[in-house]
Amino acid sequence: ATLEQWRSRSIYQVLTDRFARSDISTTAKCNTTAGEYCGGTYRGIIRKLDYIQDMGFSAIWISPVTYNIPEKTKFGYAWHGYWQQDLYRLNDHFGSAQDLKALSRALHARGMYLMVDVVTNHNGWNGPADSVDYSSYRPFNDQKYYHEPCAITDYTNQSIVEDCWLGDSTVPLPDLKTEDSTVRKMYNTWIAQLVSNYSIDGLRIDTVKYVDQPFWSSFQRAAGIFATGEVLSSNITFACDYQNQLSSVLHYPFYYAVIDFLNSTTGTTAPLLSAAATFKSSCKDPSVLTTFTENHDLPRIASQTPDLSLATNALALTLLWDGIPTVYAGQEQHYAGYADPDNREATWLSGYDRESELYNVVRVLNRVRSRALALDPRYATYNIWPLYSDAHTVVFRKGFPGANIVSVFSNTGSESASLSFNISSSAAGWKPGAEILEVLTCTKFVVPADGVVVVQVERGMPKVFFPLASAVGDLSICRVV
Ligand code: ABC
Ligand code: CA
Repeated sequence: ATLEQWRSRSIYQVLTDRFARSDISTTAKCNTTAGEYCGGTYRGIIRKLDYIQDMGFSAIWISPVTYNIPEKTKFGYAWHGYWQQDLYRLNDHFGSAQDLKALSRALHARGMYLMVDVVTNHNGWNGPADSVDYSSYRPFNDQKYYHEPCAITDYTNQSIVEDCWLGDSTVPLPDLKTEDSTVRKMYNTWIAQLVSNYSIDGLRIDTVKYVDQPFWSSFQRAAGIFATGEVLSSNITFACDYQNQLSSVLHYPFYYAVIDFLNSTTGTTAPLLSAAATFKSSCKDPSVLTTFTENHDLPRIASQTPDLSLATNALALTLLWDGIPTVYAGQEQHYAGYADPDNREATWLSGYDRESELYNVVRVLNRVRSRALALDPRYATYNIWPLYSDAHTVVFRKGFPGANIVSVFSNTGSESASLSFNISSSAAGWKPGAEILEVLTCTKFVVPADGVVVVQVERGMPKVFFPLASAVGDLSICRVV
């Protein structure tokens, strides 16, 4: 699918091994520290698509599908898929080629998209760098395709970052000569074939900043579909530079702004205000950056704070900021794993609870966003802007009247006292007399004649306002009466 088609999507990230097993067990053990395969499969995902789609997602991102280091390493098995060895063979722990095709078909039958994680920076090896058997790799079966081993000692030196190896001395990640035209051609042939074989709609690309930029232009062209690249940096200029080659990048700068806002006792609204002011002009197209507040590399929000109000703010920011929202499996269950490998819990151990508070927050927010986009596609490219802020609370608007979402975020947490302040209805895009729905509590109010709207914040919870007249066509947004 194209960038245009992805703009209005919403993505659910699963680690294939950890989301659902073929037997859809909710009790099968999965010890995250052991580094074992836990048994998740493509068939399992197919059986649990209702859980994902009912939450309002229209795409899933799955783990890399290729054949990886088969044996156990010091860091466990390659169940996450980032240690590939044979690009033309599948990791059969996740299922067969038929199963992967069936997943793609099942998604398309529901109008959903398949995004596959791909790695082009490196392969994986179990053993010291000088023991790599290059002939065992496919198609890059000769040392001539690789950079000489060296460690990344200086992250400010881009040629070291691009040409040295990731990993460590026990599991080195042999680094491909992506600047070489033969290597490029081989990758381009591979990706075109992979996309076509499995009818893939989008790519999440690993370790993008470790590869020379010119590689990405031809890779993007060969793939022919939407691709969002992982550029792990809080620097918006650096990250968005890669949007000149790829359709999109993971919105790490947004992630860091949200964490600065939520994660510390001294957090203020300043990082969000600065994000709203600068991101829109720092990127080629901010509306297709993929926003997130958790993924498999980061500490879960709940590992930093058990506060449900802060967790709700994080999800609301993820789903309502400019960009294509991405929610990592388990975030809707308030999972609390800290860093890799603890943050890679099996989703099935939650029992796929659809009554959980955050599951319903995600469901409602995905629906209101989809509704705004359906009413007015310009919602996607409308840059979010603040219409009120104090040290701990900020109100943003996104969208033209009729398809405008006005959202209130705060970092004071669920123990905090209620507070109220005024916003102007004209800034919000509301006419006096209009009925406005708050979708998280499913309550409504009428905009007063003088245009001064009193906003009440309780227990630090976010508020999400949408014109009632625009919501009524889709009662599933929330059961308003
Ligand atoms: C395994 C073990 C770990 C062990 C490690 C050595 O080996 O599990 O316990 O510590 C895969 C697996 C991992 C595995 C690794 C290495 O491979 O999933 O379990 O770890 O074998 C992607 C994927 C990730 C994947 C790989 C490798 C890359 O999402 O799952 O890992 O294919 C770096 C990379 C980034 C990578 C991430 C995990 O590490 O850039 O691609 N993710 C700085 C650096 C970043 C760096 C980050 C974290 O630290 O600049 O490049 O990310 O190490 C901001 C700055 C940033 C800064 C951050 C912290 O602060 O702007 O620059 O990031 O303000
Ligand atoms: Ca490299």
